[in-house]
Amino acid sequence: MSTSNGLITELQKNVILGRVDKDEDLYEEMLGQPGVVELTGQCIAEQVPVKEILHKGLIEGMDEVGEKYESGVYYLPDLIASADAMIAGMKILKPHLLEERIEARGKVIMATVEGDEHDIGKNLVVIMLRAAGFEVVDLGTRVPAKEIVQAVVEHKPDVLGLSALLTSTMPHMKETIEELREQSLRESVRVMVGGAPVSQEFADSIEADAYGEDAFEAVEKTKALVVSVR
Ligand code: B1M
Repeated sequence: MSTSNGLITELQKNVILGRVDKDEDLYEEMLGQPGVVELTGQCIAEQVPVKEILHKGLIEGMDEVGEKYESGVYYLPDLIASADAMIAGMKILKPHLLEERIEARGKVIMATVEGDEHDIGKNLVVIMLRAAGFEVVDLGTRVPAKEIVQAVVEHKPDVLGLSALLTSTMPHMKETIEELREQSLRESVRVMVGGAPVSQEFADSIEADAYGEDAFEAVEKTKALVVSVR
């Protein structure tokens, strides 16, 4: 195995373990050993192509984390630890990605709808989307439909993601889709909805394009939506 292959394998392993850097104390026996930050830096120093670091090291690592989460081997804290590690690696890669002009996988706008301040799940979806290579514009919480549609005009995303945790705020998802339609923008963007009280049935009833049950499904659905737009 070449040095670069060995480094990429180590990087992938550390994403899966959720080890941000050498000081990560998740696994005491590994304290002091390079984590994602150090390994990403080493890959760059050894001139491993940025695309390979991103896809084979970080994204393939996260894909495995997704599989572990979906099969019940990993729980939410594992997911967050791996996402943090991935984001730390992405931060180091970002200037080099821009240098190589690798296009993002697509652009997504995310918002928690009007009247709703729950953002833990939305933030997790944002982290996972960024970790999967998407450019994400995060509008935050309690965002009125008109503001969301204004952001669609401004940023021209491939996908608009709406999150709601309260049954009382779910109707704002429908309102946002109607506002898009009124502004003749419905055909220009795919809409995905999610959040604990949201379901596939609800998504269908408001004519959303997709429903994401959790952050990983949100990423998978976004990938499919972007392909369907292009
Ligand atoms: Co509130 N709250 N809360 N709360 N809160 C719930 C949602 C509730 C179910 C609790 C309960 O009664 N059992 C209940 C809603 C009942 C209902 O509407 N049927 C409730 C209530 C009533 C309220 C208040 C009204 C309480 C009050 O003030 N009387 C108030 C409302 C404030 C407001 O929004 N205007 C309120 C406030 C709060 C806090 C501020 C204290 C806090 C939020 C802090 C924050 O987010 N920064 C809070 C919390 C923490 C919760 C619970 C306990 C946990 C939510 C959470 O973060 N889960 C929640 C009970 C529960 O859900 N068990 C509850 C973890 C998170 C990772 O999961 O957000 O589901 P989740 O996200 C998942 C998926 O849903 C999905 O992916 C994520 C990761 O897997 N997903 C998407 C989410 N968005 C997505 C978008 C996608 C795709 C997937 O595509 C775009």
